[in-house]
Amino acid sequence: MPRPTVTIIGAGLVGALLATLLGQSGHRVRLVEKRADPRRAGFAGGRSINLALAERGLDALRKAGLEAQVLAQAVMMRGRMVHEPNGTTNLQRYGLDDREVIWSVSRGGLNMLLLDAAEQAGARTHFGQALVDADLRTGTLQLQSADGTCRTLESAITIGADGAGSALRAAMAHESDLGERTDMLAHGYKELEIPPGPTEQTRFAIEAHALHIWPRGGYMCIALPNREGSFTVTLFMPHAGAHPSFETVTDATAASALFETSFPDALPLIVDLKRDFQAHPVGMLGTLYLERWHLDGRCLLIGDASHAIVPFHGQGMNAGFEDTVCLARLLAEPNDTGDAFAAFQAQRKPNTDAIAAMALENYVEMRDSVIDPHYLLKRELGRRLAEHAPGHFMSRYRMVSFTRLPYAYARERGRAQDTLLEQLLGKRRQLDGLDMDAAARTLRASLPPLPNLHDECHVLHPPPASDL
Ligand code: FAD
Ligand code: E0Q
Repeated sequence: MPRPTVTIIGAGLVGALLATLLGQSGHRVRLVEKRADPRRAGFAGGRSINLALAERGLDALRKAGLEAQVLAQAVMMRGRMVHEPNGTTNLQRYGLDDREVIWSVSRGGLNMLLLDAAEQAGARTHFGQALVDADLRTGTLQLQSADGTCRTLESAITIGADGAGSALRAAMAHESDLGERTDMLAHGYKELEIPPGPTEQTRFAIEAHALHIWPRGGYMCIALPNREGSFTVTLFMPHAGAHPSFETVTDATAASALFETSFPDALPLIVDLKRDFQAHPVGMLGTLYLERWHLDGRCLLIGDASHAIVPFHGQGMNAGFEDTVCLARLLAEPNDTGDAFAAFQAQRKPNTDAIAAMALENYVEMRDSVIDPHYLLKRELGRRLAEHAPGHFMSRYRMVSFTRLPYAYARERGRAQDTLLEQLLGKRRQLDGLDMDAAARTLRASLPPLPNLHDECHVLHPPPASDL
């Protein structure tokens, strides 16, 4: 008996990659997307137009045979370039060396590449068709096209990859309580652009191979490079309240004034600041927590539809891509679909809860801590321990971005390591005179070794020399 067709709602990043992986393992796949085909219509991505891709996302693309193609469109980012209020810049490396880097990719470019791959893997795509309602008991989906025409579609297995505002989730919630809660962040964002410079030498107005960040306490700016030499700048600040907020900075003139006082080095680079500020909406950010991700074996939510998070760790897409690998593996087994969906939720939920928490924690770190002397001292001690005892210390950032260790493990281990770093540092203001051998002994005595990354979780490079 042929396996039933899987219908995926949403051909965004996660839906298109899932369609590719399922198609490649022999499933019949139908991909339904509200928007027009971006390969024909020109991409109209409403949100950040580039994203940071790290090991988890890269691994999923590798499994679909797409890693090289994606990296060919990406810009390497070695670390975060911190711009202090006085104009000083400082590169904080993400990893130990250039084998541990993240990548800036165009959302539109990546989406189009994934749509080609999904179709090549046999998925049937249907653009301009929005899911508007569903009777999931009978497996009847209601779709509506842009001109208002409605049609129904029979679907035994439906997967919602339709993003944070998922229509499939709403339809599922009609049938039973999904235990849904959204925590909106009090901060929103606005996207601006640094255009490419005029000559080959000045194509990138600021360092190309970094994620730029202007931390300012209660608010901040970041910029990610694009291959053409432009940067997508994102301003994050509170929706309301004391200056600066989107309540006090409401028009282009006020935006210019804010950049004049708070981001003076960025102001001359954002050539069309006023136009960008006026033209782009204020984006909303929040965390979605959902207790139930599926109804039996009939429907399941994946990616942002089940676990949207705030963007401050650059892991939303990466987590969604990791979901697709997990689900494709479970569906490849000759199991009951309901059991596979239950196993998917059981494996992924503790980990998506952990990255949701770490992403929120990273906002505070980005806004405030990255220029705090105690934070910088702790970071440096961590770096030395990672060199001295690589089998026992790996920063939480590296576990999240450069390994596939479960997010929940990274959070737990990160907490234990942080306690240890605090203990080793005490009230010190510098590392001079700190006995690294003694510190490494304390570390080994108080924490078990890290898992052997080369068995299961594959890091990007060969094993470090043993620290024993
Ligand atoms: P989406 O990308 O939202 O795709 C959903 C798709 O479903 C869309 O194509 C949509 O048109 C379609 N759809 C919606 N409703 C319907 C319907 N009713 N019927 C049919 N189709 C429908 N993540 C990272 O990993 N790194 C980053 O650096 C990063 N930066 C970010 C910066 C910002 C400002 C934001 C907001 C997010 C960022 N993210 C980042 C998170 C990332 O954007 C998301 O996690 C990712 O896009 C989720 O993919 P998705 O396919 O689940 O959902
Ligand atoms: C990354 C890469 C939107 C966004 C995306 C990101 C990151 C940040 C700050 C932001 C976290 C970091 N980070 O630099 O620690 O690593 O993706 Cl705001």
